[in-house]
Amino acid sequence: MTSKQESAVNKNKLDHDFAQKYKADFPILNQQINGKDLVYFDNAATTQKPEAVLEAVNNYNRTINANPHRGAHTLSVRATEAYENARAKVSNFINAEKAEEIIFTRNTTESLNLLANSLEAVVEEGDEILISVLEHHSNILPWQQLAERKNLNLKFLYPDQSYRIPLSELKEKLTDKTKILSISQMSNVSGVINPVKEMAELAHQKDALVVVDGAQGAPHIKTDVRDLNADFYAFSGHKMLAPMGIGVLYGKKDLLEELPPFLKGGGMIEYVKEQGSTYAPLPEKFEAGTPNVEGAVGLQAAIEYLEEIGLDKIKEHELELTAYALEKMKQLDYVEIAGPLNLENRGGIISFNIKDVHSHDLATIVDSEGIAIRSGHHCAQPLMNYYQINSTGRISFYLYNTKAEVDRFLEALEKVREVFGYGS
Ligand code: C6P
Repeated sequence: MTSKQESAVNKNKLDHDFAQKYKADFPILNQQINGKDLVYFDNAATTQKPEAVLEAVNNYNRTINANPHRGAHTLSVRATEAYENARAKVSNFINAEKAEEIIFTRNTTESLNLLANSLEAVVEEGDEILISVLEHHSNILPWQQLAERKNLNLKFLYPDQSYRIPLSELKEKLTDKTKILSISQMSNVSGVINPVKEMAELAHQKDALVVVDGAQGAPHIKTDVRDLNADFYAFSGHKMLAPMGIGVLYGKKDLLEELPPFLKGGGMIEYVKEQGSTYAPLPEKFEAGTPNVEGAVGLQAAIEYLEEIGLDKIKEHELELTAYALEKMKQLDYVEIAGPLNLENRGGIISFNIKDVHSHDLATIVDSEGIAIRSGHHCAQPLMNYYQINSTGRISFYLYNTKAEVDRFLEALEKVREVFGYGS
């Protein structure tokens, strides 16, 4: 064996060992779907939970469950501690300056809606909001609505043919009227990672507020909100091994203090009189109603699990899988990839089409082989319109996926062709 062949074998072994080691922690992955070992390639939609997360949530419910911040009894005090420990963990995970800069929400969607509602207080008619055509609907609709309510101009950034938004595009679109730039850290369709730090710097030169949709970023990219200098950063627990129903809105303390709350009710007040009320300090001001403590506990356990492995290592593994899959898919003349073909500023998401096959048919046939992929418009219709594609199939990787699974997927693509009578 030549040394090149040897190092290729070692790399394959590393990939196999890495994923196999962690896959064993995820009970759901150890099952057959349609008579075949499950391959889970829908991680951009939601991820699976390791034993450590299942156990933490179970343990919380078995031994602590109570309403936090509302009781003097021991369980309530313990629930408060569990909830606030989780907040501290999240704060540390994204390197926020203070734990009260972390607002727990249900998900990225709620975080962005909260923000778009509260920011109503700082915009005026004629101001501009800048987003990109690549955004998920959750980072479009709240701004559309704000623009309608306050007579603002909603402007769009457009990518080039490589699916990337050039900084020159941002420079051109920013004006003295731009009040908000809201941009995703990583596209859920093309897998492109935006240069959010550079974008934030340019937007701040115009005194605009910078909102980063980290739904696809936080789970895969080591994120430091202070280094990014994002004013606000939103993400979802369920895309990073935690339960559904727990999300985060980070905001710089002075900005959050200035903004009015979105939801009102129990848990967020200082004094309530018959006419008029005052609000609790951060973070409670933005957390009306009984919170999702078990979700927060699960998120803490998920972060601990990810940190133990290291996000950098996970990203490296995902990129290795992406390079492998892209290389093979590029060789198939019936596959059209909707995203960059190289690894530059890219994560482990590949959207694609099989010529003359609708993505839902594709996903159904692949599912019959035990492989879960997503299909459709991925809640990014403006992107689909811009590139004039109807829908795509999408595979998205996480730490537990392997090259052997990519091979199974490639074989399944052949089957799709056969079912439609195109042959190989
Ligand atoms: N994208 C996907 O399959 P929620 O649903 O609130 O947890 O996340 C919304 C969201 C916001 N921004 C981006 C970039 C996203 O990818 C998502 C969720 C999933 O692509 C579900 S549509």
